[in-house]
Amino acid sequence: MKNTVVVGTQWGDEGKGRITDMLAKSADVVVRFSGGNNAGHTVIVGSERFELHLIPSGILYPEKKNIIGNGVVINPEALVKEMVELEKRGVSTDNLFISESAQVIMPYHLLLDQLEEERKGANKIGTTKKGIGPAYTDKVARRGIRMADLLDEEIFRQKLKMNLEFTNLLITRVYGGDPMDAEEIIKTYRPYIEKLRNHVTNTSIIIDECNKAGKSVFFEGAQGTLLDIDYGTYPYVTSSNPTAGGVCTGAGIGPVYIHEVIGVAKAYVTRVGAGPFPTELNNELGDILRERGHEYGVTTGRPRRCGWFDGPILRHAIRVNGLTQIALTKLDILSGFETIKVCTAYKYGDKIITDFPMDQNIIADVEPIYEELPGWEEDISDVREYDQLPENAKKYVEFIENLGGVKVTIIGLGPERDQAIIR
Ligand code: 2SA
Ligand code: GDP
Ligand code: MG
Repeated sequence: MKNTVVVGTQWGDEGKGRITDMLAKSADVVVRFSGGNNAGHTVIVGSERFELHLIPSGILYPEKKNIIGNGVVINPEALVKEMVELEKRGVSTDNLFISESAQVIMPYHLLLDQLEEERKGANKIGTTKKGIGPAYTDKVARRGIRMADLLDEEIFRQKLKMNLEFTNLLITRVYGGDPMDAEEIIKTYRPYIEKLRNHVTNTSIIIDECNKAGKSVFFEGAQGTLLDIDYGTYPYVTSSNPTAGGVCTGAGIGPVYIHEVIGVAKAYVTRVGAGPFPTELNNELGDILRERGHEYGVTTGRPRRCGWFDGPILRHAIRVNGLTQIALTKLDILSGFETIKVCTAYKYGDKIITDFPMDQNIIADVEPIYEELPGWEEDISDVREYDQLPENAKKYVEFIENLGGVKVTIIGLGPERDQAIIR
């Protein structure tokens, strides 16, 4: 029995949903531990395409338990919508369990997200505007509302009114917006609460019981290492810990229960939203990667910025997550390039830096040092054995392994369940 964590090693959208779907086959429970419906995880099963935001990618296997842990922030409207859409497509949500301690995203969080981005103007983060940052702010400020609070309308009303005493001052006095009304919010949320009520429970106990019964638990990361509030490109980050450390606090388990940590790395790098991106290609090559890789946001449809693979980022992700394996996705997208560049280190003034710097003033000014590797012409999307990959594709994979000394155990060669090599 092995409990496994999957995390993104870059700025999100590495293909975590797809890798989770592949690996969830051998797990009994799939758990989301951070983020909210800012995430967009695409899973393709046969001719069907699923875009999941809050619900773990394990929901597509009817017999598995799926858990939304306490580290997640939940927009009840978005969650109900996602459940209903899945149910309409014949996917049961009976096995969905929601932590009673998870924080709730309120309509004022969405408003504040938008108002704060407008206030920042040119310095905006480029958030998904789903209210994620303001919801985590309320959690840490100890005025948040948890899923359990929704279940008793009087408690919900009391907590909401207390919160609004502060939040309405913020909305009206700081941002010049219109105040929100508690009764309106309760009325809007009432039907969502009824739909979710029976799913809300102590999910840490479910995970513990599964551990004791020798079952395997799979933790599905959202966003990515460089969007982590502590280890990302702060302040251009999300407001949670999507790194492996977030699993313990976001799911309610101890670190000894984690046996494998798989880092999902795209064969090139993408980013949505603002912030530094050392290997970004602001040219035709970047456009080619975006079009071939269909690099558009799953949640917002925003075009993703694209660039070459970045070694210092991989080494950073290996260290802060304790990666034991790498899943390299979208290698198929690199077919047809005459040469492919990989950044091995950065130049900063007259210094060479091999570790990703945490000082934002440095990141903004580094210059990537590239190794140029020979490309391959062949379409590799139907290859299923490592030995059958073109020599140069194998060299590319091995070059990435050597950057940080962690083995690439899975290679993605297309978006579908079986389009991969497992080594
Ligand atoms: P937020 O909304 O407060 O979490 O935004 C803060 C930063 O985090 C980035 N972020 C993401 N980056 C990549 N993918 C994400 N999910 C969607 C997807 C994004 C989309 O899977 O495609 O549809 O646009 C995601 N969620 C948050 C965000 O861009 C900010 O830089
Ligand atoms: P996530 O947020 O990390 O789950 O990733 P997204 O779903 O936002 O973006 C990844 C995109 O790449 C999705 O459209 C996937 O279907 C697709 N994808 C995943 N793995 C591969 C792969 O190996 N090859 C190709 N061509 N597409 C892939
Ligand atoms: Mg995504």
